[in-house]
Amino acid sequence: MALLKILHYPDPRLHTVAQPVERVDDEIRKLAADMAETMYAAPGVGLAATQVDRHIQMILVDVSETHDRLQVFINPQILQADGESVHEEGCLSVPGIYEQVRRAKHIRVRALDLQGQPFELEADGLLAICIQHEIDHLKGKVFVEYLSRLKQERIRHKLRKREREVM
Ligand code: K1U
Ligand code: ZN
Repeated sequence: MALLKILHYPDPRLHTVAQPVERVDDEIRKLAADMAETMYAAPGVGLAATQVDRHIQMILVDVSETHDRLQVFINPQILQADGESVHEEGCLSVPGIYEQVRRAKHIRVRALDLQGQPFELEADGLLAICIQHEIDHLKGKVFVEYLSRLKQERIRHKLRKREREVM
């Protein structure tokens, strides 16, 4: 397995729209394993392929405290979204920034698993939030884009300054 480099906002590659996975094969399974290692090491509770500069529709989520509930969603689609919840979100591509975001409270998702088998799942709480956040990455959307233009500009400025300082 390997640790992958996570792109940081405002990298324009984070706005790439991901392509559907045509065939779930060993290459996809290897990428999923590398993404899982990267997500747990970060640490994070989710990761989208977009964030590691692979523009295919695959996301990983594990919101368990024990790190033993990894779920991989290939070509995920939200079939149903109900209710509303406002929750503080973070993002491994926007380090150190946490903001409140409004999303659906309850979702129903369809996806393929690592054997290429379709499955459906109902989610609420942090799992539902995390799945919606990761699916946004596949559409090229970063959570800060739900915030005001002024807040987005401040975050971009802060992160660019921080990147300059570590170089
Ligand atoms: O997409 C990502 O960068 C992952 C992101 C997922 C997420 C978290 C919270 C709300 C919505 C989406 C993260 O994992 S940020 C890190 C984080 O929240 C966390 C890290 C360790 C333990 C618990 C949470
Ligand atoms: Zn994110």
